[in-house]
Amino acid sequence: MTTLSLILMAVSAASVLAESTVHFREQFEDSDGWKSRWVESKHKSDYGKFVLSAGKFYGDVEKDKGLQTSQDARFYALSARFDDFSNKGQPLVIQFTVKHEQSIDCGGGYIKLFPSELNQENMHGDSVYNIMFGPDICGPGTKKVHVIFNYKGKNHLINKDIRCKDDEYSHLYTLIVNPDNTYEVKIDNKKVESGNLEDDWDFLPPKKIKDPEAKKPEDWDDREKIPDPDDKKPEDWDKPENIPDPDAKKPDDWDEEMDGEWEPPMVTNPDYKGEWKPREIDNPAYKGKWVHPEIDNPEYTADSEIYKYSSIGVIGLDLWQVKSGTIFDNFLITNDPKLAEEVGDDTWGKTKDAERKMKEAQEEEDRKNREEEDKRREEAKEEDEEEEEKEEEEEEEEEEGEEPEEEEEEEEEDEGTDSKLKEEL
Ligand SMILES: [Ca+2]
Repeated sequence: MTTLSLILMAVSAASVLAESTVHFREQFEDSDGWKSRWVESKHKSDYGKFVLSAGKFYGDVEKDKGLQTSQDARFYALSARFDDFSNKGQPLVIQFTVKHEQSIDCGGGYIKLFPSELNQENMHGDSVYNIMFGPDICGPGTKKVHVIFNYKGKNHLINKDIRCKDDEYSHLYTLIVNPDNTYEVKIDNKKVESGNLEDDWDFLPPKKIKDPEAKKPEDWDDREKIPDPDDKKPEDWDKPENIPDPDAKKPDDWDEEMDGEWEPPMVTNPDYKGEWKPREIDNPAYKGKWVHPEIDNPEYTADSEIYKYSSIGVIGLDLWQVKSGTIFDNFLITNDPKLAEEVGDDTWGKTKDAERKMKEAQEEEDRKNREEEDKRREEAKEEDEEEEEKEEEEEEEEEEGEEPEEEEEEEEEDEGTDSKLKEEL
């Protein structure tokens, strides 16, 4: 390799690095340090508390610490500020991990990106945001990844259905918005959806509309088939639907004076052919289906900067949870999709397998404990029975430890985050 090519490589590597900007990164690795960076809203007095925790199972007890929702049936409203920037002419990448280790029934797992003018101490559900992104679960009916953009003052939901993860492990969610108005959503560093903003959201009115001036001509014949005018009903067609049963016989003991005149029961006539209809033939006057002509929509104006926000300065967790326990971690906002992928692999990617192992080990342990407990109970029961036999008591009192009835819970909470979201929109 020549010296020149080495220099060129170094220059190009440096220029790539120079273009890469990390606007925000938070991995919660300095114990209580996050408390100085994250601000709890005072809009309501009873917001749920976030605590720093790696949860019940994890891949790395230190690295997997993140913000965990700690109180059931609460709203949460916490946010962090970073240097104000615009994503004009740059990709925008938002990435974080979510772990619903409580096996969530209903609750938000998404973030909101706000303009820097947001007053963090007053952040609430109606605070104007730029982008809302992440999983939302409520009952079996709602398990989706929200991608909502504020465009010209109005929030727009994605037209596609992106399913989120609903297990109890950590998952990495990534949104990439490009300056060519394309986007990509990744879960666990794998693309799950992509496309362009104009197609997948209703930001703009349709490009074409039906010409209001155009009308289907009155003599337009769009009947593909017509009844054959030459087809005639056969003369022997009409037969009664029901006829007296020809096989029926008057019972021997029929008394006409007592029972009245005997009549055979009616049965379905095998010769009955139903209503006659002429056969259908191709309509010689058929002109094809009339297509309403379209014109350019006068309301439509192209926008090459749908993706663009002039101010981005706060990331917030503004959500509702019925059953708490969700852990948020590894927040990253950058202009570099490649860097985000690497950071994802380096954080979530490094601890996910160990996390799974620990949970599986715990489940195995629980299973064993349950088995031993059952065995102990069984043995105790047998001993009791032997004693009873010895004492020759005839009473059969077998009290099997009754499992407490599990109540169906939180059915009524189905409103959850989604209806709250709808109110917002
Ligand atoms: Ca962490």
